[in-house]
Amino acid sequence: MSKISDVKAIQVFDSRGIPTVACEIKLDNGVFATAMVPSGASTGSKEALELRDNDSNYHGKGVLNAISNINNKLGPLLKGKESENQIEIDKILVDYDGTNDKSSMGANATLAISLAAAHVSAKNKNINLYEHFSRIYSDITGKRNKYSLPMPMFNILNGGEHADNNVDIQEFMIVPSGAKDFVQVMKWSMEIYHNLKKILSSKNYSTAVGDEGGFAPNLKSNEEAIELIIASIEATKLKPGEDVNIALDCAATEFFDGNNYVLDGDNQKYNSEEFTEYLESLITKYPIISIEDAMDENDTDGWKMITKKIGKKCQLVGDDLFVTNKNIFQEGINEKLANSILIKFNQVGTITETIETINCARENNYKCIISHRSGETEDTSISDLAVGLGASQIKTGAPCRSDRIAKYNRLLWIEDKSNDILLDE
Ligand code: 2PG
Ligand code: MG
Repeated sequence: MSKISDVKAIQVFDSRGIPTVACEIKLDNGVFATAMVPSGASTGSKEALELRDNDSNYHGKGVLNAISNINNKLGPLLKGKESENQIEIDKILVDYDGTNDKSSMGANATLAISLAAAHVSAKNKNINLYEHFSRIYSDITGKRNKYSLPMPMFNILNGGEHADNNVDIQEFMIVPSGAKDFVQVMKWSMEIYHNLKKILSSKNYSTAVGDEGGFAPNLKSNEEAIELIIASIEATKLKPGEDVNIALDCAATEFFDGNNYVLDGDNQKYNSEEFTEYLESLITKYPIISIEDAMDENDTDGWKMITKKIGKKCQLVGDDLFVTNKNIFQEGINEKLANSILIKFNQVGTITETIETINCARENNYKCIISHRSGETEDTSISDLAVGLGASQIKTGAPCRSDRIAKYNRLLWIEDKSNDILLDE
């Protein structure tokens, strides 16, 4: 095993042109590797804190304080430690920070180090990052798991906080459930995406894209987005509901006014019961197999209601609801909220805590969807996390824009090189 000799961070930029943290860790044998952290726009209020400088530079979005925390405080504590011992490294980060939400050091500081330690360890052992993640999973849980390629949800039409259009629902995703392998997953999604572009053009709708690479036109209603996607699947000569299904991320916290779910694009507002009925009518009419953040993160009664009503026939995913935090998630499990969890490293701030949450999901029969953030970089760690832990699903945007495509390209390489790693679901 090799010891950490240097930890260094610099400020880089994400896909929205906003500063973020990059960290490089070097070992005493000269091996080094870097990692970068992503950033959300429609964040859950209980996420770990992303430390921003809030001064007059970079519109207040600089991360130089987080970087200084790495270079001057956290990094020096790790010198001489074995980089492979992820649990120990993450514990040092968590203990030094000393808060529940990483608000002293910043989750962007702790995650950059945590990820860079995993990258350099995999490189040092000359193994894939997914293999290393799988070993960390075994160290944490005492269990082994099978590698698999995750089924993606491609966000091909963007609304909500991720676009400047009038669509309220944040993400309209296609799930190529019937594809036989990852090459076919990419072929179908790319063809559907470009057919959607043609259909939008033919209607004189905008084909400009939102933050996650999906198109972001103004539409007559939220439902029209689904109709357009169905048409683009059919134009690809694929069968909606058989070859390709649909998933939504409502990100409902963003349009909940405290009493009602306000869909400006539809000129409608619904209370929790009515919104549940609205979503139930959508899953009855269209092949929608998954809905994320169907309710506001604090609307516990609404969550209970929708889980009871449609939780048997539809995947209901908690993102802002659970924020990848094991304790918050456990409370939700006890209350029987949702049936799946979205997993984002930076909502909690270390690899160890992320894996503990995934393990908690497994123990309670909740599905895991590994996820990007709307502000991303070329870092592809989430692809390896999905494969290494055998998570059945991933969402990482449209099949468009390098910040999204980098993750899918990584999965294509993994499939190509490892004949025994098969597509899940
Ligand atoms: C979400 C994510 C990623 P953000 O809500 O699921 O798609 O968006 O990173 O803006 O929170
Ligand atoms: Mg979400």
